[in-house]
Amino acid sequence: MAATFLIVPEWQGSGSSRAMQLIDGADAIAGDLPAAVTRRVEVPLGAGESLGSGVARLSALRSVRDSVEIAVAAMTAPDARTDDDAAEPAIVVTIGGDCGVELAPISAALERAAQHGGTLAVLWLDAHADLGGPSEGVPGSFSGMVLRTLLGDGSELLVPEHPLPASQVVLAGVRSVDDDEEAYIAEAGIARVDVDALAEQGALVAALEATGATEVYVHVDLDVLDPAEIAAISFPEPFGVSVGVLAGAIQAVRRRFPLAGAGITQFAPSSPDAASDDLSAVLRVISALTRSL
Ligand SMILES: [Mn+2]
Repeated sequence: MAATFLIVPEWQGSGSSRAMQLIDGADAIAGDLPAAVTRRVEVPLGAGESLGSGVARLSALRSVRDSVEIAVAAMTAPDARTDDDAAEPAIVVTIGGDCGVELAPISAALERAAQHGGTLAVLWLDAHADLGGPSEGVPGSFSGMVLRTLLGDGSELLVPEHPLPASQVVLAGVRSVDDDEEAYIAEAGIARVDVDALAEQGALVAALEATGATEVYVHVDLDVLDPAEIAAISFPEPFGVSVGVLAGAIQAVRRRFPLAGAGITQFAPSSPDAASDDLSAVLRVISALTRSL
């Protein structure tokens, strides 16, 4: 499998007061990727406006979504491949930035699967379900709404033309879910694999098989990891997975399903030293996604 990388240093979806550390995080990861297969999307310098939507900085998020859509289309076009990897599918690994960078890549993967008669499942590896809705008062941060928006429920400027069916989503490692999200998960019947079950890869693969998937998009918010494994995240939640368990789970999924694409989000180091402390964990996850099986 030939992997290409798309760097998207979007911070406008984060609710952290230190959201701009996501730019440093994206740059730190990019510095360790092969330049020849790495592209970068420019993100607006400004915060953007909510435009009365209940989504903070909506205008900037929409602009980045559109730029990422164009980049992913170029990177997955048949003529984007060189002769020597023509036999292998090229996948795009999108590197955030906040979780909002996943909007266009997941929609594109859904469309590509539909075009060849396949069924995409999205594996959402995250401490949070990201199933919140737009706020009625002060606009909320989009990173908590990304998955619900992909399912077709959110700001009309961000919901995809073809929403992802809830039956094609598996939440994994999620452990910080509010009451509204719990109700949404129950109502939509979204599958869920908890932290302990991730260590037994069979449960995860079975949950993905139950969606009818023929291929899988893997979303990794780095906060799925235990805070003892990685410090450079904005909203740490205790009792997460180890890097070894996460890498093993990703590889088990790849042994069973073709990978349709992947995203790695929310790397937010506070300094260059903090970035280098945690980069080996990030690179192990990238390696689990991309190295030959
Ligand atoms: Mn998260």
